[in-house]
Amino acid sequence: MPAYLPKESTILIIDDDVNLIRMLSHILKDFGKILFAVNGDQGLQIAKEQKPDLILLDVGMQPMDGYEVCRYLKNDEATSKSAIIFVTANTGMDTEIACLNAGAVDFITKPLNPPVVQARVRTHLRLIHDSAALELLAQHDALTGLYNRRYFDKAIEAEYSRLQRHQLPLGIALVDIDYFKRYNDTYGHAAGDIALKAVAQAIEAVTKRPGEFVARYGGEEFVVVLPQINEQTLQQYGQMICESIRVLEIPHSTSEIYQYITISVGLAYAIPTIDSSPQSLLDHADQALYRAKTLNRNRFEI
Ligand code: GH3
Ligand code: MG
Ligand code: MG
Ligand code: MG
Repeated sequence: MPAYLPKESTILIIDDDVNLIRMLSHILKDFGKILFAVNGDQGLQIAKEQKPDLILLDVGMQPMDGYEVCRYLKNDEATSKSAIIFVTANTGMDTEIACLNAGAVDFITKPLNPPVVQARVRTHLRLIHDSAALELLAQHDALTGLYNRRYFDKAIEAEYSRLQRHQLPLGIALVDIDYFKRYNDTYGHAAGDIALKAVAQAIEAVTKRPGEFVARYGGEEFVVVLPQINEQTLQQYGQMICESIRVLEIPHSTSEIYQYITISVGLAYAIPTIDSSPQSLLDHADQALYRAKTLNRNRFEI
Protein backbone atom coordinates (compact mmCIF):
# COMPACT_ATOMS: atom_id res chain seq x y z
CA MET A 1 0.00 0.00 0.00
CA PRO A 2 1.29 3.47 -0.74
CA ALA A 3 2.48 5.60 2.13
CA TYR A 4 0.58 8.87 1.75
CA LEU A 5 2.21 10.41 4.81
CA PRO A 6 5.28 12.57 4.19
CA LYS A 7 8.51 10.92 5.18
CA GLU A 8 11.24 12.75 7.05
CA SER A 9 12.92 15.32 4.80
CA THR A 10 16.54 15.08 3.75
CA ILE A 11 18.43 18.28 3.07
CA LEU A 12 21.87 18.39 1.48
CA ILE A 13 24.08 21.44 2.01
CA ILE A 14 26.86 21.89 -0.57
CA ASP A 15 29.25 24.68 0.38
CA ASP A 16 33.02 25.11 0.45
CA ASP A 17 32.75 27.22 3.61
CA VAL A 18 32.62 24.90 6.61
CA ASN A 19 31.38 27.68 8.86
CA LEU A 20 28.43 28.28 6.61
CA ILE A 21 27.61 24.56 6.61
CA ARG A 22 27.73 24.66 10.39
CA MET A 23 25.39 27.66 10.55
CA LEU A 24 22.91 26.24 8.04
CA SER A 25 22.89 22.87 9.80
CA HIS A 26 22.05 24.65 13.02
CA ILE A 27 19.34 26.82 11.47
CA LEU A 28 17.73 23.78 9.83
CA LYS A 29 18.29 21.21 12.56
CA ASP A 30 14.56 20.66 13.14
CA PHE A 31 13.72 20.27 9.44
CA GLY A 32 14.94 16.72 8.95
CA LYS A 33 18.12 14.84 8.18
CA ILE A 34 20.97 17.18 7.20
CA LEU A 35 23.78 16.00 4.91
CA PHE A 36 26.68 18.12 3.73
CA ALA A 37 29.44 18.27 1.14
CA VAL A 38 32.36 20.69 0.88
CA ASN A 39 32.67 20.70 -2.93
CA GLY A 40 30.66 19.99 -6.07
CA ASP A 41 32.01 16.50 -6.75
CA GLN A 42 31.27 15.31 -3.26
CA GLY A 43 27.85 16.96 -3.42
CA LEU A 44 26.94 15.22 -6.68
CA GLN A 45 27.94 11.87 -5.27
CA ILE A 46 25.91 12.29 -2.08
CA ALA A 47 22.92 13.62 -4.06
CA LYS A 48 23.03 10.48 -6.24
CA GLU A 49 23.20 8.12 -3.30
CA GLN A 50 20.84 9.83 -0.86
CA LYS A 51 18.33 11.54 -3.18
CA PRO A 52 17.73 14.51 -0.86
CA ASP A 53 14.42 16.38 -1.07
CA LEU A 54 16.20 19.72 -1.06
CA ILE A 55 19.73 20.88 -1.87
CA LEU A 56 21.15 24.17 -0.57
CA LEU A 57 23.84 24.95 -3.11
CA ASP A 58 26.58 27.54 -2.76
CA VAL A 59 27.15 29.53 -5.96
CA GLY A 60 30.79 30.51 -5.39
CA MET A 61 32.80 27.30 -5.17
CA GLN A 62 36.00 25.95 -6.75
CA PRO A 63 36.72 24.20 -9.05
CA MET A 64 33.08 23.59 -9.99
CA ASP A 65 30.77 26.50 -9.22
CA GLY A 66 27.17 26.14 -8.10
CA TYR A 67 25.71 26.68 -11.57
CA GLU A 68 27.74 23.82 -12.98
CA VAL A 69 26.78 21.53 -10.09
CA CYS A 70 23.17 22.50 -10.70
CA ARG A 71 23.42 21.56 -14.38
CA TYR A 72 24.80 18.13 -13.50
CA LEU A 73 22.08 17.60 -10.90
CA LYS A 74 19.30 18.56 -13.32
CA ASN A 75 20.67 16.45 -16.19
CA ASP A 76 21.00 13.25 -14.19
CA GLU A 77 17.80 11.27 -13.75
CA ALA A 78 19.03 10.08 -10.35
CA THR A 79 19.23 13.64 -8.98
CA SER A 80 16.94 15.74 -11.16
CA LYS A 81 14.04 15.49 -8.71
CA SER A 82 15.86 17.16 -5.81
CA ALA A 83 14.80 20.80 -5.47
CA ILE A 84 17.68 23.27 -5.42
CA ILE A 85 17.96 26.52 -3.51
CA PHE A 86 21.06 28.56 -4.31
CA VAL A 87 22.94 30.27 -1.51
CA THR A 88 24.80 33.34 -2.70
CA ALA A 89 26.50 36.49 -1.43
CA ASN A 90 25.54 38.19 -4.69
CA THR A 91 22.28 40.02 -4.37
CA GLY A 92 22.06 41.49 -7.86
CA MET A 93 19.16 40.92 -10.22
CA ASP A 94 21.46 39.12 -12.69
CA THR A 95 22.38 36.53 -10.07
CA GLU A 96 18.74 36.03 -9.17
CA ILE A 97 17.83 35.41 -12.81
CA ALA A 98 20.85 33.17 -13.37
CA CYS A 99 19.91 31.06 -10.33
CA LEU A 100 16.33 30.57 -11.43
CA ASN A 101 17.31 29.93 -15.07
CA ALA A 102 19.71 27.22 -13.91
CA GLY A 103 16.72 25.27 -12.59
CA ALA A 104 16.71 26.30 -8.93
CA VAL A 105 13.40 26.84 -7.16
CA ASP A 106 14.68 29.71 -5.04
CA PHE A 107 17.73 31.42 -3.67
CA ILE A 108 18.92 32.62 -0.27
CA THR A 109 21.40 35.43 0.25
CA LYS A 110 24.36 35.66 2.58
CA PRO A 111 24.78 36.82 5.30
CA LEU A 112 22.15 34.33 6.42
CA ASN A 113 19.02 35.55 8.13
CA PRO A 114 17.85 32.45 10.09
CA PRO A 115 14.08 33.15 10.09
CA VAL A 116 14.17 33.87 6.34
CA VAL A 117 16.14 30.67 5.65
CA GLN A 118 13.70 28.66 7.77
CA ALA A 119 10.64 30.21 6.12
CA ARG A 120 11.93 29.54 2.60
CA VAL A 121 13.02 25.99 3.36
CA ARG A 122 9.74 25.24 5.10
CA THR A 123 7.75 26.52 2.11
CA HIS A 124 9.71 24.42 -0.35
CA LEU A 125 9.59 21.25 1.76
CA ARG A 126 5.83 21.66 1.97
CA LEU A 127 5.57 22.07 -1.82
CA ILE A 128 7.80 19.05 -2.35
CA HIS A 129 5.71 16.87 -0.06
CA ASP A 130 2.43 18.09 -1.51
CA SER A 131 3.51 17.36 -5.05
CA ALA A 132 4.87 13.94 -4.03
CA ALA A 133 1.51 13.17 -2.42
CA LEU A 134 -0.32 14.34 -5.56
CA GLU A 135 1.91 12.20 -7.76
CA LEU A 136 1.20 9.18 -5.57
CA LEU A 137 -2.54 9.84 -5.75
CA ALA A 138 -2.38 10.26 -9.53
CA GLN A 139 -0.68 6.88 -9.87
CA HIS A 140 -2.92 4.85 -7.59
CA ASP A 141 -6.46 3.54 -7.63
CA ALA A 142 -8.48 4.92 -4.74
CA LEU A 143 -10.51 1.76 -4.05
CA THR A 144 -7.78 -0.89 -4.02
CA GLY A 145 -4.64 1.18 -3.40
CA LEU A 146 -3.02 -0.57 -6.38
CA TYR A 147 -1.36 1.28 -9.23
CA ASN A 148 -3.97 2.57 -11.65
CA ARG A 149 -4.33 2.19 -15.40
CA ARG A 150 -2.61 5.50 -16.10
CA TYR A 151 0.48 4.40 -14.19
CA PHE A 152 0.41 0.97 -15.83
CA ASP A 153 0.24 2.41 -19.38
CA LYS A 154 3.37 4.47 -18.73
CA ALA A 155 5.26 1.86 -16.73
CA ILE A 156 4.68 -0.96 -19.23
CA GLU A 157 6.19 1.12 -22.04
CA ALA A 158 9.30 1.84 -19.95
CA GLU A 159 9.62 -1.77 -18.83
CA TYR A 160 9.16 -3.05 -22.38
CA SER A 161 11.97 -0.82 -23.67
CA ARG A 162 14.24 -1.74 -20.78
CA LEU A 163 13.81 -5.48 -21.35
CA GLN A 164 14.13 -5.02 -25.10
CA ARG A 165 17.53 -3.38 -24.55
CA HIS A 166 18.65 -6.28 -22.34
CA GLN A 167 16.91 -8.93 -24.44
CA LEU A 168 15.09 -10.36 -21.42
CA PRO A 169 11.55 -11.79 -21.32
CA LEU A 170 8.52 -9.96 -20.00
CA GLY A 171 5.49 -11.79 -18.62
CA ILE A 172 1.97 -10.41 -18.28
CA ALA A 173 -0.97 -11.76 -16.32
CA LEU A 174 -4.48 -10.44 -16.98
CA VAL A 175 -6.82 -11.30 -14.14
CA ASP A 176 -10.62 -11.10 -14.27
CA ILE A 177 -13.00 -12.01 -11.45
CA ASP A 178 -15.52 -14.69 -12.41
CA TYR A 179 -19.23 -13.88 -12.41
CA PHE A 180 -18.64 -10.64 -10.63
CA LYS A 181 -21.76 -8.98 -11.95
CA ARG A 182 -23.78 -11.67 -10.24
CA TYR A 183 -21.77 -11.12 -7.08
CA ASN A 184 -22.85 -7.47 -7.06
CA ASP A 185 -26.42 -8.46 -7.88
CA THR A 186 -26.46 -10.97 -5.02
CA TYR A 187 -24.54 -9.18 -2.27
CA GLY A 188 -24.75 -5.53 -3.29
CA HIS A 189 -22.24 -3.11 -4.73
CA ALA A 190 -20.69 -2.24 -1.35
CA ALA A 191 -19.91 -5.90 -0.70
CA GLY A 192 -18.53 -6.03 -4.26
CA ASP A 193 -16.13 -3.24 -3.41
CA ILE A 194 -14.92 -5.08 -0.31
CA ALA A 195 -14.42 -8.27 -2.31
CA LEU A 196 -12.49 -6.31 -4.97
CA LYS A 197 -10.15 -4.96 -2.30
CA ALA A 198 -9.60 -8.43 -0.85
CA VAL A 199 -8.80 -9.85 -4.29
CA ALA A 200 -6.41 -6.95 -4.99
CA GLN A 201 -4.59 -7.56 -1.71
CA ALA A 202 -4.30 -11.28 -2.34
CA ILE A 203 -2.85 -10.70 -5.81
CA GLU A 204 -0.37 -8.25 -4.41
CA ALA A 205 0.63 -10.65 -1.65
CA VAL A 206 1.70 -13.35 -4.15
CA THR A 207 3.45 -10.89 -6.47
CA LYS A 208 6.80 -10.62 -4.78
CA ARG A 209 9.73 -10.95 -7.16
CA PRO A 210 11.77 -7.77 -7.66
CA GLY A 211 10.37 -5.52 -10.38
CA GLU A 212 6.94 -7.16 -10.43
CA PHE A 213 3.88 -5.01 -9.89
CA VAL A 214 0.09 -5.19 -9.98
CA ALA A 215 -2.28 -2.56 -11.36
CA ARG A 216 -6.04 -2.25 -11.56
CA TYR A 217 -6.62 -2.59 -15.29
CA GLY A 218 -10.36 -1.95 -15.37
CA GLY A 219 -13.43 -2.55 -13.19
CA GLU A 220 -12.82 -6.08 -11.87
CA GLU A 221 -9.72 -6.71 -13.93
CA PHE A 222 -6.11 -6.57 -12.83
CA VAL A 223 -2.86 -6.74 -14.70
CA VAL A 224 0.43 -8.04 -13.36
CA VAL A 225 3.80 -7.17 -14.88
CA LEU A 226 6.33 -9.97 -14.42
CA PRO A 227 9.77 -9.05 -15.76
CA GLN A 228 12.47 -11.64 -16.47
CA ILE A 229 10.24 -14.67 -16.08
CA ASN A 230 10.36 -18.03 -17.87
CA GLU A 231 7.39 -20.07 -19.01
CA GLN A 232 7.56 -22.52 -16.11
CA THR A 233 7.68 -19.81 -13.43
CA LEU A 234 4.90 -17.94 -15.20
CA GLN A 235 2.70 -21.05 -15.12
CA GLN A 236 3.49 -21.54 -11.43
CA TYR A 237 2.50 -17.93 -10.88
CA GLY A 238 -0.79 -18.51 -12.71
CA GLN A 239 -1.55 -21.48 -10.51
CA MET A 240 -0.55 -19.67 -7.33
CA ILE A 241 -2.62 -16.59 -8.07
CA CYS A 242 -5.79 -18.64 -8.77
CA GLU A 243 -5.23 -20.62 -5.56
CA SER A 244 -4.62 -17.44 -3.53
CA ILE A 245 -8.13 -16.24 -4.44
CA ARG A 246 -9.84 -19.60 -3.87
CA VAL A 247 -8.41 -19.84 -0.35
CA LEU A 248 -9.88 -16.44 0.53
CA GLU A 249 -13.21 -18.34 0.49
CA ILE A 250 -15.32 -15.26 -0.22
CA PRO A 251 -18.80 -16.78 -0.50
CA HIS A 252 -20.36 -16.46 -3.97
CA SER A 253 -23.59 -18.42 -4.01
CA THR A 254 -24.57 -17.43 -7.57
CA SER A 255 -21.28 -18.40 -9.19
CA GLU A 256 -21.83 -21.24 -11.63
CA ILE A 257 -18.58 -22.99 -10.87
CA TYR A 258 -17.76 -22.79 -7.19
CA GLN A 259 -19.29 -21.53 -3.94
CA TYR A 260 -16.57 -18.94 -3.51
CA ILE A 261 -15.12 -16.09 -5.61
CA THR A 262 -12.69 -17.27 -8.27
CA ILE A 263 -10.63 -15.62 -10.99
CA SER A 264 -9.63 -16.41 -14.55
CA VAL A 265 -6.11 -15.54 -15.64
CA GLY A 266 -4.58 -15.03 -19.09
CA LEU A 267 -0.80 -15.32 -19.28
CA ALA A 268 1.59 -14.24 -22.02
CA TYR A 269 5.29 -13.68 -22.24
CA ALA A 270 7.83 -12.61 -24.85
CA ILE A 271 11.25 -11.10 -25.29
CA PRO A 272 10.42 -7.58 -26.49
CA THR A 273 11.69 -6.70 -29.96
CA ILE A 274 12.13 -3.31 -31.58
CA ASP A 275 9.15 -3.79 -33.91
CA SER A 276 6.75 -5.21 -31.31
CA SER A 277 4.81 -3.38 -28.61
CA PRO A 278 3.38 -4.04 -25.17
CA GLN A 279 -0.04 -4.06 -26.84
CA SER A 280 0.75 -7.30 -28.70
CA LEU A 281 1.69 -8.95 -25.41
CA LEU A 282 -1.50 -7.66 -23.80
CA ASP A 283 -3.51 -8.97 -26.78
CA HIS A 284 -2.01 -12.43 -26.27
CA ALA A 285 -2.79 -12.32 -22.54
CA ASP A 286 -6.32 -11.22 -23.39
CA GLN A 287 -6.77 -14.13 -25.80
CA ALA A 288 -5.50 -16.52 -23.09
CA LEU A 289 -7.95 -14.95 -20.62
CA TYR A 290 -10.76 -15.49 -23.10
CA ARG A 291 -9.78 -19.17 -23.37
CA ALA A 292 -9.74 -19.47 -19.56
CA LYS A 293 -13.26 -18.01 -19.49
CA THR A 294 -14.58 -20.35 -22.17
CA LEU A 295 -12.90 -23.35 -20.51
CA ASN A 296 -15.22 -22.85 -17.54
CA ARG A 297 -13.24 -20.14 -15.61
CA ASN A 298 -11.41 -20.54 -12.25
CA ARG A 299 -8.17 -21.30 -14.10
CA PHE A 300 -5.23 -19.84 -15.98
CA GLU A 301 -4.34 -20.25 -19.64
CA ILE A 302 -1.16 -19.33 -21.49
P1 GH3 B 1 -17.16 -13.15 -16.25
O1 GH3 B 1 -17.01 -14.36 -15.41
O2 GH3 B 1 -17.45 -13.51 -17.68
O3 GH3 B 1 -16.00 -12.24 -16.13
O4 GH3 B 1 -18.46 -12.39 -15.72
P2 GH3 B 1 -18.53 -10.99 -15.00
O5 GH3 B 1 -19.89 -10.85 -14.45
O6 GH3 B 1 -17.42 -10.84 -14.03
O7 GH3 B 1 -18.22 -10.00 -16.19
P3 GH3 B 1 -18.78 -8.61 -16.58
O8 GH3 B 1 -17.70 -7.90 -17.30
O9 GH3 B 1 -20.10 -8.79 -17.28
O10 GH3 B 1 -19.04 -7.85 -15.22
C1 GH3 B 1 -18.06 -7.22 -14.51
C2 GH3 B 1 -18.75 -6.60 -13.32
O11 GH3 B 1 -17.81 -5.99 -12.43
C3 GH3 B 1 -19.70 -5.52 -13.72
C4 GH3 B 1 -19.54 -4.44 -12.68
O12 GH3 B 1 -20.71 -4.20 -12.00
C5 GH3 B 1 -18.49 -4.99 -11.72
N1 GH3 B 1 -17.58 -3.98 -11.28
C6 GH3 B 1 -16.66 -3.30 -12.03
N2 GH3 B 1 -16.01 -2.40 -11.25
C7 GH3 B 1 -16.54 -2.49 -10.02
C8 GH3 B 1 -16.30 -1.79 -8.78
O13 GH3 B 1 -15.46 -0.89 -8.67
N3 GH3 B 1 -17.04 -2.17 -7.70
C9 GH3 B 1 -17.98 -3.15 -7.78
N4 GH3 B 1 -18.66 -3.47 -6.69
N5 GH3 B 1 -18.23 -3.80 -8.93
C10 GH3 B 1 -17.53 -3.48 -10.01
MG1 MG C 1 31.57 29.51 -1.40
MG1 MG D 1 -14.34 -8.15 -16.84
MG1 MG E 1 -15.43 -10.84 -14.72
